Amino acid sequence: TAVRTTEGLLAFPSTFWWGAATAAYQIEGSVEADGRTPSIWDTFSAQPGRIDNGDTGAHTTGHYTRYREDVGLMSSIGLSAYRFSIAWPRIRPTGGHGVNEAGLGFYDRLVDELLGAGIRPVATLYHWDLPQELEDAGGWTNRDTALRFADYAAVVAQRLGDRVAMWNTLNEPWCSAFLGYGTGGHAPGRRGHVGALTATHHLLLGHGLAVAALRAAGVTGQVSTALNAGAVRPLTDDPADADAARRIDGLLNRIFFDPILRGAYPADVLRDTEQLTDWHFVRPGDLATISAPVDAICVNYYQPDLVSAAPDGELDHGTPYPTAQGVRFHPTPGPVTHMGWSVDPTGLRDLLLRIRRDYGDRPLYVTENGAAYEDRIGPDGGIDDPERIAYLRGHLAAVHEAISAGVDLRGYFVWSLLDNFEWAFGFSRRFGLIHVDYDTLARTVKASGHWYRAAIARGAIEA
Ligand code: GBH
Repeated sequence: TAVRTTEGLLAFPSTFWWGAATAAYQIEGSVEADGRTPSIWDTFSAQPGRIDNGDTGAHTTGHYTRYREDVGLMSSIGLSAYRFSIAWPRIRPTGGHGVNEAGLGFYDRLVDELLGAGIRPVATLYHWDLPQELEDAGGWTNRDTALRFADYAAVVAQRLGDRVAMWNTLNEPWCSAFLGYGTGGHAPGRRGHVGALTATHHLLLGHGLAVAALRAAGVTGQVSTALNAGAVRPLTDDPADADAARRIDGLLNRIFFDPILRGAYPADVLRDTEQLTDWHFVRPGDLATISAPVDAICVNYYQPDLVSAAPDGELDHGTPYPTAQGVRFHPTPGPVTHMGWSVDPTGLRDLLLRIRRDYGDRPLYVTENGAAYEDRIGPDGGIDDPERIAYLRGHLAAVHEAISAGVDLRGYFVWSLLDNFEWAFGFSRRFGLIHVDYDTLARTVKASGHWYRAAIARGAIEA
């Protein structure tokens, strides 16, 4: 269990997974190697104005050719688990048909390298890199994409199912749907509230079908999915602010948790969105598919949301939230990261307690948590990133608090192992425990990486 020791340390269970996470398009590079075909992020990054400084993931950290060195670094930090994603366009070059052996081979070698180093492989099947060919046929607004996703899941499960410790079907379907098809800030860059809701349902359907495919293949690891869940808080106790928080919570959290864990969409979300759509894309049987039992729930947490009801008539045309007209987002008082995101570990604690309260006592993992800061290389070649250490320590203390309160929280993954391609922000934001020099591709473990190594070694953090 989680205890506070007499030395003033917060000790974690000995079985705790101390992890770090990455995603294929953000670290691999080698986008044309071994038969990989374009994904929506290759296409999107090539469009002027989409990504800061015109950056793309074409080369990024070069992990595809340097994975052995990177596993060596993980091992020097002492990680007990590593979460990576598999690039769909490396496996199924044509989206649905045909298996690309060379692409599968890369992940096969990576998994063996991890196991050889005593690190549990945690594989995400979809971290946003949809094959462009499937987008050309409608992407996640086309129901067929969910079926293709299950075919792809089956192929990967066949090959890696005996060695992966945990599977995440999707990473943050909220982002795929509401940023990819809603605001257009992420690939494929399409806009519209109905498209975002349609994509949400097809992503959930893809999740459910993929769970069935993984089970049918007899995978030995846990089956789960990773949601960018959050604590949504009203600015005041005014009922109008509470209603604003309810609407955002519905579209951020419950629209995913409820179908997966309860087999139904939240009634208030359906009601709130009825002016936009009658949800005709939900077919009989879909919710039974989507609610196939999972072994754990994984959450990615960065900051809480603080919202209020805006004065009448104030419209936010850029909002990802279809029913958020009249909702205003506020920064939480206090420090922010280089992303401008609030540093508030109480949001993580509250989220974990809330999941148990509303969805029952089940195994949970924090599959992403971390912060961007403007790291500078010091005169001795070292990188001091005290803010990142404070962020990680504070959030691990929140995790400890949740475990102490009885939450069955089994592991924590820092976002990210390496500095990498931060989506629309390109290389202008650094989240790594390990610094990457994008000219030489040299890796340097930051002070935070050394701090994490010490925490893992003693299984505890400072109180
Ligand atoms: C995660 O997403 C990703 O999984 C990872 O790939 C990424 O590198 C990492 O975090 C750091 O960004 O309402 O339009 O202002 C980030 C989760 C959820 C953060 C939505 C920004 C607000 C978007 N994101 N959130 S918006």
